[in-house]
Amino acid sequence: MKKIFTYCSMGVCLLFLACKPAPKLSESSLVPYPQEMKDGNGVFELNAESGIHLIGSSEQLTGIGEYLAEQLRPATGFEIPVSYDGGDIRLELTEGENPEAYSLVIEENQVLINAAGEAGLFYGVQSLLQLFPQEIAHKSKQVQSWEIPTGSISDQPAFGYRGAMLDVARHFISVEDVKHYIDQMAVYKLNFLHLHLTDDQGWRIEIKSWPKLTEIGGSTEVGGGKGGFYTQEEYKELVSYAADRFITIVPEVDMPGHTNSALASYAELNPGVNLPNGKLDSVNKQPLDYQMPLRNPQASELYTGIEVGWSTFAPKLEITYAFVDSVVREIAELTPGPYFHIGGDESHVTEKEDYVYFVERVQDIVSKYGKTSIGWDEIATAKLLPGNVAQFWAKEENAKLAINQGNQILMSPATRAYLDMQYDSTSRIGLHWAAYIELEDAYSWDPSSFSDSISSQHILGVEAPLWTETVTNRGDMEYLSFPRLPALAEVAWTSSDRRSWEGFKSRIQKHGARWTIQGIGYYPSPQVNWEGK
Ligand code: TNX
Repeated sequence: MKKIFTYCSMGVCLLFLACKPAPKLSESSLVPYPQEMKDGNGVFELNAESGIHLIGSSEQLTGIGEYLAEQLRPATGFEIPVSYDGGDIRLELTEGENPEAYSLVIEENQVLINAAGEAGLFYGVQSLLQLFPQEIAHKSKQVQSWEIPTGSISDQPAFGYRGAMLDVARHFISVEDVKHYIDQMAVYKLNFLHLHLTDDQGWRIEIKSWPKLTEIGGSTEVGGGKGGFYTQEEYKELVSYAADRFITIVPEVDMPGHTNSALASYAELNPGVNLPNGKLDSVNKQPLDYQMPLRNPQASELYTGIEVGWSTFAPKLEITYAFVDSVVREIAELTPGPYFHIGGDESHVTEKEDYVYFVERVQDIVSKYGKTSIGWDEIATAKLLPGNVAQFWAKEENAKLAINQGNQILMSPATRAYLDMQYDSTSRIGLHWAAYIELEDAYSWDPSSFSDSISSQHILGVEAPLWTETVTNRGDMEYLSFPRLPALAEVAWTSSDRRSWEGFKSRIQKHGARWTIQGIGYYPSPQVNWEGK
């Protein structure tokens, strides 16, 4: 009798296996792809008794445990307690050098994530979550088993700066939509979110000492919609929401070009009548900006088109620097991260000499408030302060100028990393001035060999910017960012010897089903055989 039972259950088991063989760890669809993986030959099954066991002392440990539990509870319906007392999923802070590295060991009766820093632990948690069946992404209880393959992963990022950028100026993006984007960035182990907060079409961050910036400058956007802005409270909320997911916000105030929204808000920032001889009035020996009646400046008109390169601050006026000082001071106070982005791109109507003078003075202001400047690659035509970063997007000769000064490069080549470029000529939104960027183009490049003049020791990291001239809502953001954002996340995380387009293609196809469950409207690139499509 017992024997019959055994044969029966083996049969059921075999039948089950035939329907759904447990995948090997090395065949799982992790993105970004880890540095090292070893297969075991069993499974770990999450069950109603499972719990998260925290080991180590850090205020953030509970947060990481709760984050994991919150991802696991809805679909499984399990309680998943988080405690220092026990549980089969152990999150342990240990000794080690790299706070972003982690190891994940899956045995039949337990899972252990080890890391020297909280960030590493969080990345281990992300890998673990990706190993569960895609139904784990449901918000309601699913009746099924929750098995993952045994084995081990040892992993760390190739680059320390793995970023995304949202242009919240051309079209305003709500707090809620930015948070949703942050959630997805976290899944792919991205750690910097650059917010392009100001441009010709809109000023999106409250500055208490210059309130008309948002009152007037925040009142519209591309196409003439109502625009919007973040109050300082809302901005702080984004900073902390991101920090909980180990993402640092990098605020950008783009200047001296791309500044029409400020110029429309305050007449006195405009040069007005051009007195001869630049800076000082020869009669009164006063800086021009104290002589409002003499220069009689007019506020510019609000702008809702998409031309670039036609606006500029007045680098010769002292009031410009008083203004920049207040703006940098207020934003720096709200920003715990190390960087402040000063823009600096496409200042086509600023005199070359004035541009250099402006960038150098603004770098000093940023440094006075304890931040390191990042700027688009053009800033390298000025003398950069040590440690400041040039964001390469267009001109290799600018990147070279930065490297020759001993400064680092953030890699965002428009031909590969620009999420606002169309996939092909049929894409429903997007621009194509730099290139059409299909998924393979976004994936198949190596930051360290992209340009002869930029090698790995010069590279701080990689960032994928989403410019929003053609992006008006969450669906548009998702269409342009998925699947290319995960592709760029892998470019930034996984060393090039571990990457291959074929491998990425076969792994990313499984993510489509997860995005569908989450309501993420991705672009189903024809280069991929999407699962469930
Ligand atoms: C160039 S990239 C710009 C942006 C535009 C973008 C559109 C850069 C530093 N400047 O102002 O939004 O192209 O693709």
